[in-house]
Amino acid sequence: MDLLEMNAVQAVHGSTSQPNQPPLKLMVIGARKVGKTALIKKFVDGEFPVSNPTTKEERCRKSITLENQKYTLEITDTGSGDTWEDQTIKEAHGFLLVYDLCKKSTFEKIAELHDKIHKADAEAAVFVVGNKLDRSDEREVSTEDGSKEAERLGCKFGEATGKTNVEWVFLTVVKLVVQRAIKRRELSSSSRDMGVTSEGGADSWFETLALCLGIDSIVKQ
Ligand SMILES: Nc1nc2c(ncn2[C@@H]2O[C@H](COP(=O)(O)OP(=O)(O)OP(=O)(O)O)[C@@H](O)[C@H]2O)c(=O)[nH]1
Ligand SMILES: [Mg+2]
Repeated sequence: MDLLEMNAVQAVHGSTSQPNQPPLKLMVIGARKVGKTALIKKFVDGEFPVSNPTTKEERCRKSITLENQKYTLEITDTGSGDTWEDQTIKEAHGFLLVYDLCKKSTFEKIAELHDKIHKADAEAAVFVVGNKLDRSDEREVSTEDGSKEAERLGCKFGEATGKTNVEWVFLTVVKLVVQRAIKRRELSSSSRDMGVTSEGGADSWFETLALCLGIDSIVKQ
C-alpha cells in the first residue's frame, strides 16, 4: 500500500484531514490583463490588489473545506497563456479559463486556449469565467454569448469580478474536479469488472480523491 492509498484509507475511516494528501492543482489561464492575478489574490489574500505587474508564472497555496473534506489547493497563475509548459497543464486537475467581458478579443481567445488544455487532457475540468462583472455597463460580450461558447466547449460557465467575493469561483472548479474524479472512478470500476486494471500513474490521484470522498459506496449503488 503506497502513501496515497494509506491516506485514502484513513479518510474513508472518518478523518477529514489528510496531512500528506497531495495538493489539488488548479491553473488560471486567459489572455493578458483579464484579471487572473486579481482573482487569485482576492481568493488567497482576501483583497483586490492595487496593481499587478504582468505575471510570468507563479504558484500559491490555500486550504479550503468542501463538504467536510479539506483540500490544499495549489494555484498556478499564468502569464499571457502562450508560455505554459505542457507538463504544467498535464499536472493540473482543474482550470479557470478567464476572459474580460469588456474586451471581446480576450473572449475570442477562449477557444484557442481551451484547445491547448483539451490536447493535454480531453476530459479536463474547465470553468469558463467572464471577468470584470463590476464593469458590465461596458461589456462587449453578453452573458448569453459567454454561456453558449462555454457550452459549445463542454465547460461550465459563470461571470465574476475580483472586486467581490470569489470563493465560489474556486469552489466551483474544485467541485468540477471532484465530479470528474467520480466519473473516472465509475469508469475504472467498470473497467475492472471487465478485467482491465490500471497501475498507479496519472489516475492514482483521482483514485485517491475518489476514495477520500467515499465514492466506492456511491459506485456500488
Ligand atoms: N474593474 C475591474 N478591474 C479588474 C478586475 N480584475 C482585474 N482588474 C484590473 O485589470 C488589470 C489587469 O489585472 P490582472 O489581475 O493583473 O490581470 P492578469 O490577467 O493577471 O494580467 P497578466 O498577468 O498581465 O496577464 C488591472 O488593472 C486590474 O486592476 C475586475 O474584476 N474589475
Ligand atoms: Mg497576472
